[in-house]
Amino acid sequence: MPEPQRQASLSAPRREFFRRTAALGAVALGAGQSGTAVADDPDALQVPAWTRQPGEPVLWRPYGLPSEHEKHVIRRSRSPGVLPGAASSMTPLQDLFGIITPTGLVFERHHAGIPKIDPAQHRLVIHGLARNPRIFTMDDLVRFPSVSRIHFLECSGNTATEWSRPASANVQLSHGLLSCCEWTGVPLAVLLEEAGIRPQARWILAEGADGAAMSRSIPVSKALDDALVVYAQNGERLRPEHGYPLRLFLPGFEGNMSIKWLRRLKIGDAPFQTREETSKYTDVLPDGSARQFTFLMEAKSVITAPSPGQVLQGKGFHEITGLAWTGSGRVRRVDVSVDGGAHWHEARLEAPVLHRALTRFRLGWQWDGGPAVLQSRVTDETGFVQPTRSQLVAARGLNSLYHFNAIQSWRVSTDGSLSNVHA
Ligand SMILES: Nc1nc2c(c(=O)[nH]1)N[C@H]1C(S)=C(S)[C@@H](COP(=O)(O)O)O[C@H]1N2
Ligand SMILES: [Mo]
Repeated sequence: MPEPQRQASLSAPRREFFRRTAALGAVALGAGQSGTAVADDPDALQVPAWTRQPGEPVLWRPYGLPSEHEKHVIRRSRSPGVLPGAASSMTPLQDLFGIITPTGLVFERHHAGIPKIDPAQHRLVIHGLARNPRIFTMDDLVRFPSVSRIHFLECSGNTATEWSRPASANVQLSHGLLSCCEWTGVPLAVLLEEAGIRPQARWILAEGADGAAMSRSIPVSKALDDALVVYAQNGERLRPEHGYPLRLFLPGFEGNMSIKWLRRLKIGDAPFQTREETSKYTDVLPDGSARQFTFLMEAKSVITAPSPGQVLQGKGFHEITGLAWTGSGRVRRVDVSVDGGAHWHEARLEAPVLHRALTRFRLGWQWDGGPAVLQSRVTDETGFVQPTRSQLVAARGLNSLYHFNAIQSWRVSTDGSLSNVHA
């Protein structure tokens, strides 16, 4: 579709559209147009009460917490869940900035609750097709050369509510099974070398120490590539809900495979066909057959602000911002539409744009007060373009639950409110 700017003669609706979107990409309001003139509010220069006395002492809270005015920024669940131990909580993407998810807001997904593990008693066993089957304590593991890397983690069930209707009320409930942290641990390749992996090894069973004994088969190629055995997250030891004291982390693969509370790695020559890769975590296609081992989280993006639940405070300048990511590597570009996908405008990608990490995008927009439908569309470095919902449904049908990565649409109404729609 040609850009409206490039058209020689503009039809009346085209001209109207051009008037409405010409200001996309604008960086701000004109000088002196936002806030209040100082002359109109002289009281603002008075010294406030909290400046007239000392504040709370140092070590008031030995472990810091957000301001009491930010209490609404919390993890939430779609429904309370019949079995609270087999449930998930979701990241409040609409209230976050940058690309790093604060640890206390990282979504949780547990199949049998959070085990209470004594790190002194925890062991990681590596056995099977190994010349030197090994048992490691936490102290043993932390002695190995380690790396710290920033990666996203997405549950393949993320956005599963959106297949047939726009069912989630906001971006936390539609896209909140998503986080991005700095992970520190030992490359799995280093541990496999220590255990003496045999040449016929093709798959590795990873098993958790939780009540679900969560188990998945990991291809050896991934294990030797960028898999990590992780003990720290965002600079501190893992939190209990994210796998304390040890988890597997597979960058760009579906979250389920990053086994938390990791206790065992068994090296084999074939996949182990665990419950989680047979009855669950497969994708039923239109013909009734099931795709198995769909590990990669393909390119996806979403606008986090403005998004449903937020209300645009008047027409004029608004920055559209969101997150884009791809299990295939780096994000190459993000385009934003304000008219439901009729026209696209390239957004600014904020550095750093990291491998298999969330990438923040931004685009200035002058809202004229009329109805609009906001969308974002990512292209990754392999050239993969995020599909529309109809393209995805045409390829996958409506039997699938996992791996929904279609373009998301937020409708802006004239009162400034936003809602989840299928455009
Ligand atoms: N042992 C174990 N590992 C597990 C799970 C689990 O229930 N038990 N849940 C998996 C799923 S489905 C996801 S999406 C991620 C979630 O990781 P998080 O809770 O740290 O966000 O952990 C995975 N690893
Ligand atoms: Mo998951």
